[in-house]
Amino acid sequence: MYLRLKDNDTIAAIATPLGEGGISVIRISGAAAFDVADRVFVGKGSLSESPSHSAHFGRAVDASGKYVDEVVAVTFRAPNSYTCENVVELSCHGGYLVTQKLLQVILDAGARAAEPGEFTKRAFLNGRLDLSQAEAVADLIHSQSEAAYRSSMRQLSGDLSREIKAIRDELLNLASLLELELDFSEEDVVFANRIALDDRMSDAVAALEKLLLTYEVGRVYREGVRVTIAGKPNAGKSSLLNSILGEGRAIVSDKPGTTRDTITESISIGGVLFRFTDTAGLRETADEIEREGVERAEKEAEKGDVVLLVADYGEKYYNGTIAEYARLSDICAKVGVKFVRVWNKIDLYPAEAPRIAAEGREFYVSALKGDGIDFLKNGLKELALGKEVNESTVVVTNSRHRDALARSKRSLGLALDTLRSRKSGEFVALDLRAGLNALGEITGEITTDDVLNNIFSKFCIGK
Ligand SMILES: Nc1nc2c(ncn2[C@@H]2O[C@H](COP(=O)(O)OP(=O)(O)OP(=O)(O)O)[C@@H](O)[C@H]2O)c(=O)[nH]1
Ligand SMILES: [Mg+2]
Repeated sequence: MYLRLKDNDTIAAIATPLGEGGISVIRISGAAAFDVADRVFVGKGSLSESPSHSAHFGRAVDASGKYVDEVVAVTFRAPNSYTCENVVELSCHGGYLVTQKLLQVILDAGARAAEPGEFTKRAFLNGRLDLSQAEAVADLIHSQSEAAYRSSMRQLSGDLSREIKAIRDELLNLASLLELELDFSEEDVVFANRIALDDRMSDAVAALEKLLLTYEVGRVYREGVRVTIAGKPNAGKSSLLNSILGEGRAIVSDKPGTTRDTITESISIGGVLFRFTDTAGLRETADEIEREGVERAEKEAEKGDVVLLVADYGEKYYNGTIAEYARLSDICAKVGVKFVRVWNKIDLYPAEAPRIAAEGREFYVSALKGDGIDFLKNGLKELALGKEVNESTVVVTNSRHRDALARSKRSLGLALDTLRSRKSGEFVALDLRAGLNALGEITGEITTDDVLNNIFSKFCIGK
């Protein structure tokens, strides 16, 4: 259970990015927000006597009455505000100095400088958001891809919370049934049918499993996908990068060894951020080239999520090179990096058409002509997300949630074992409760101050 270490301070912070802009907003929250604002704000009337959700033009002044800036004050009365407390937002001219000065005046008038995430923390403590929703606020702010944006919006609107709650409610019912039996243990009654219990607990485990499986997708949404483009000199790696990006980013030439340093470029494919790294070309003699190429690709491979091995389509029918690539493929398999072959330059082999083969692990393209590049992009997206994920899938994006789900699933597994070994319901209930508690951590029904501080310290000040 968390300690409600809630203070009664009225807090203030600049809520907009520091720097020059049209306006800046300073947010004041707490029981005394209106009093503090009134000490600073000079307008037609006092803010304390104004209704909630009203805007007022006026001047901000310091304690000695000196004019600081023109401002607009917007009022929100508890509980109808972001924090559920009294809130006043002052918009001033968006300059670095003027904003700092106004904040100082507000602090002098009795507010305390807010800590990172403190507004959102209060929203959580006051029950306006659950913990997973509060975390979604931070994720939303940090989203850099369309998909990350969408999944954090979904989490913010409570989709994940609802799924968790449904599982929790079911487990609570089961735990209560078992615990009811204990109360009547003298009479030796059985309320909970063991077969039905087994079924319902198994269903809960399956639901948790399904959520856990979405974590990989969640990570892809949040962090994007790192793709290493590897292959022999002149295979067309840089050409492929350019073709995927739709621009001439990397230098291409018919001289082997054109790319010297690795180049990384990002592009969004279907809302997912992909980071492609084009690796350097390699040196002379055939053996050395092969050895170095493989070694280099191996090193890069371990850093990424996907390796695109680019090769001239003609190689498919030439000598020993394929075995060398098999080695790279084995290494990828060992470190969990997805391995994809791209047969390039199919325009030189008129019989070949752009296509996807081997369950999306082999592509036939012409980087030069752009043939098959859309297949490749789409295939990469499917490889990263899985085919069954769509817009409405609830996705677990947060490692804290993943850990709690995994612990919950483990406890339920134990509960099932205990149930099946026909031990007393008491022991089953114990494990069920542990599973329930783990789920409660996700939404914040059960949490510690350390966890809370850790979560909110990652927010920016003013949020
Ligand atoms: N016909 C044809 N030529 C291609 C294709 N892709 C690349 N090339 C040509 O192959 C040559 C090498 O292309 P690059 O993209 O520089 O190859 P690379 O793998 O980056 O080479 P290094 O950086 O030297 O390792 C250039 O002359 C390209 O125009 C293709 O699909 N078809
Ligand atoms: Mg190159």
